[in-house]
Amino acid sequence: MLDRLAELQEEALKQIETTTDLRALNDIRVSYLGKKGPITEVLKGMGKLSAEERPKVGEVANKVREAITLAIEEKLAALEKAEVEKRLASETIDVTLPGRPVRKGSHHPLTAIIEEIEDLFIGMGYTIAEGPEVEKDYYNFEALNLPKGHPARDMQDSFYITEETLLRTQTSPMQVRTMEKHNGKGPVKIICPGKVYRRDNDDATHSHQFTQIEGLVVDENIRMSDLKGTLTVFAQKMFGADRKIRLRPSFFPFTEPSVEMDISCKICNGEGCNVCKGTGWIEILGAGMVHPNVLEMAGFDSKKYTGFAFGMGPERIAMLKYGIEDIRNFYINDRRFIEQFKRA
Ligand code: 2U9
Repeated sequence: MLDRLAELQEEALKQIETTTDLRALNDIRVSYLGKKGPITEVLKGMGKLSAEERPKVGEVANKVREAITLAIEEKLAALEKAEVEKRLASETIDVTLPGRPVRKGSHHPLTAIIEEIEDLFIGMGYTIAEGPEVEKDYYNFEALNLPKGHPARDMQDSFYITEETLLRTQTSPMQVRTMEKHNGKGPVKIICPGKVYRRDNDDATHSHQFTQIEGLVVDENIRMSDLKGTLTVFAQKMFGADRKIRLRPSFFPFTEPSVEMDISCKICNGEGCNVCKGTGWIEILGAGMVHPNVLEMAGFDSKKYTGFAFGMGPERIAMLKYGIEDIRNFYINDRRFIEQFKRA
């Protein structure tokens, strides 16, 4: 029986030694140490032994069991360690590989133009006033000398939300709101940039949503010459120091007199080309002296105070400045377009 036990130990240890995977090791454990295994069989047969032999065989059987258990545990630890090392080796990160480039975003050309115009007017002492895109009919039309039924309301077919609220068709309502806050006291010197909405069919030069920047100055003794000087500085800073401006008479319900401003064409220097359609001039913006009705409705005494206002479309400014032919380029988010305007 002792020989049989020694034989079993040797056989088991040999098998454990040569095993290379965890499942086979478990099979060995079950086959040698399990309830139906050979060691259990030996122990079961101990009843047939003499009283002297029994403790001796019992002791050896226990030692054999311990030796096999220990060998299995050691092998198990070794196999698990090998497994971890294999995984570590296969999952190593090569820190010397070049990183994936992080794509940097860029300013949208429209944002860039708006900020450029803002900076220019901030430099002349203006502050920026921003406000709601969903506006009261009163601020969008009524307070700007466009009462209900005024024919000029048709010029700006609008997106109404209720009878009294709409998507603003211009940023002027924000100027009215600012004037109201001044409680009839000047000076007011603001520009209002922002999105505006008009019911239009989109094409190369029209969009149902676009941006505007409007300016307003209200104080004592504000004159047309102040407007002209301001717009000249703007045009020359924006389009080049050698630009000339010209004012043509126009009409807006909220300004009187009203003008449209042209700058001399940069392409042909006023000679006439296809960009300026042979005129030598390019229309840039509208402006005028604030209508006394508008001043009064916003709480200013029109005998004491006068003001000038102007309005421009940053899309148009950017299109002229960069030679962009289709306004829809600003809204379709094609990176090939947008990325051309990355700042240095
Ligand atoms: C107040 C009083 C007067 C703002 C003005 C214009 C002339 C003008 C257009 C330019 C291109 C709109 O985006 S556009 O189509 N705007 O021509 N805007 S005067 O006049 C104001 C504003 C606020 C209280």
